[in-house]
Amino acid sequence: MERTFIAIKPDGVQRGLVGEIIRRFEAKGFLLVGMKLTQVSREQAEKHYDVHRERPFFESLVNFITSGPVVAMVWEGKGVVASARKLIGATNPLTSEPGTIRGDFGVDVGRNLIHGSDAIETAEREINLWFSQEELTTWESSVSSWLYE
Ligand code: D4T
Repeated sequence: MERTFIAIKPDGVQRGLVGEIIRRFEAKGFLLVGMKLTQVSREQAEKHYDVHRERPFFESLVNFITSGPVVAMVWEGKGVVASARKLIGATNPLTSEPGTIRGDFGVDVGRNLIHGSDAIETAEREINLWFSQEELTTWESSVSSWLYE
């Protein structure tokens, strides 16, 4: 089953949106298979944002993600990578649709609350960067037959 990496950034934690964000993924029907509250090191942040290394906002991205605790999660489900991106909304919260996490709760692109992997291969890389195998759980929800045909 497909898995994706989701991180509630320091602004989401500080603003008390952890429960609301997790609620949305649960309510959709995705399965939480890994979760931790973690203070990200500079080294890990730079690895996570490696594709943006040459972008002008790289330094502020790294400063921001390391500025406070982050809730790192792995969610599982059919089509979860693309679906999570839809739940999250467009990168800039000002243009994210209402009903999405960024659209409902954010204003500034540098405070966009949450990260979600943008492709299946990216998800694999990010899950391995943020979690060890022992930190991930394999389980089946007792309501899975009500979610999947
Ligand atoms: P993440 O990676 O955080 O899920 O965001 P997106 O996938 O939606 O967007 P992205 O990779 O293009 O950007 C990563 C991160 O950089 C911030 N950012 C982006 C920024 O501060 N200024 C900018 O101009 C852009 C494009 C926001 C998200």
